[in-house]
Amino acid sequence: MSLKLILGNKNYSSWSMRPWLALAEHDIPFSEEVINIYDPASRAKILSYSPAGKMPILIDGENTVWDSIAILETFADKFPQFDIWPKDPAARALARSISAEMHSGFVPLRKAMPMNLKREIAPPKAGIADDVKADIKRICDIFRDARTRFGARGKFLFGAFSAADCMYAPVATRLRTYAVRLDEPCEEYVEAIHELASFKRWKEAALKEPWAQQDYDAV
Ligand SMILES: N[C@@H](CCC(=O)N[C@@H](CS)C(=O)NCC(=O)O)C(=O)O
Repeated sequence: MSLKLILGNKNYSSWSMRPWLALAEHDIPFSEEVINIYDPASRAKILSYSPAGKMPILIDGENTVWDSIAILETFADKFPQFDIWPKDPAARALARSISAEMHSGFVPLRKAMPMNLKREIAPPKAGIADDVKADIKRICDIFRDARTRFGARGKFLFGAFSAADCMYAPVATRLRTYAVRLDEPCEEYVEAIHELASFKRWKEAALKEPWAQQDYDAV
């Protein structure tokens, strides 16, 4: 059984980072192919893997799975030994809810503060609009709530690293990249993500990529 992830640029593709972290953090063997999202010639290649035309994409033997959440759910099914979702039903309910909330929401934050691991640490040039501030407040409330209720046994949202951390890791990078001032519990969580061995590997690869996306670099 071989797993292959098709990923967008590691510097910019926050959706791609999510399932990659789940495999890498648990040392699950997989291969990967990174496709430059911003090269028009990549379109046909992405579509040859998935009709949705978006990455990440998982090739799991005969099966193709696309969309970050669907891929994380596939890992949870395939690797029950790793507790991809927390085991405790209450923690699992919250982990799934906040992950879905991330997946379908926070559009103002995602637009105003794109993931960009190469960017210098500084506030967005245009400042932080009220709708983005509201997203940040909600995200910090999520971090505090999960950490307070379920995080006592580790540094992550539910103690041990889980799919919820995969979903929020790119947000943690944005909070740091755009120099958002955080209270102590939230800063500690952002730091825990930056200290993850798998995240460091992802970032190292991102920094070596030759591609630049001027719209994102100008933020
Ligand atoms: N909801 C999708 C979003 C995937 C997505 O938007 N991927 C972007 C890269 S971050 C992409 O593949 N864009 C390529 C394109 O639109 O041509 C998920 O969770 O996986």
